[in-house]
Amino acid sequence: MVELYQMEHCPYCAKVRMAMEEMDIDFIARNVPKGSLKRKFLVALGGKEQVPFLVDTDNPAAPVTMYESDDIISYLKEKYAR
Ligand SMILES: N[C@@H](CCC(=O)N[C@@H](CS)C(=O)NCC(=O)O)C(=O)O
Repeated sequence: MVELYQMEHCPYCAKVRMAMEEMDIDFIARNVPKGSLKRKFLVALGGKEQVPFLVDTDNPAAPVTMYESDDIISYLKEKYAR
């Protein structure tokens, strides 16, 4: 499953969401508003407060995590685009 740590108003997150819609990829949106406890979880997972942040648990033994919208879209295209 693809999880996207994101904020609705973030243009980089919107770019990733639109790309996933175009690629017909289902995903879970993890909203991480500034100041929320979930932000701390994001930092624990990835090391930074930055969004978008992707977690792909398709292979649960080796989850893929990634910042940077362009890198995320390239990864998703390579792995999931049909
Ligand atoms: N180069 C990054 C930029 C991402 C970015 O600047 N995200 C902003 C939100 S739009 C952010 O996370 N800022 C830090 C914060 O909100 O704490 C990308 O393309 O993903």
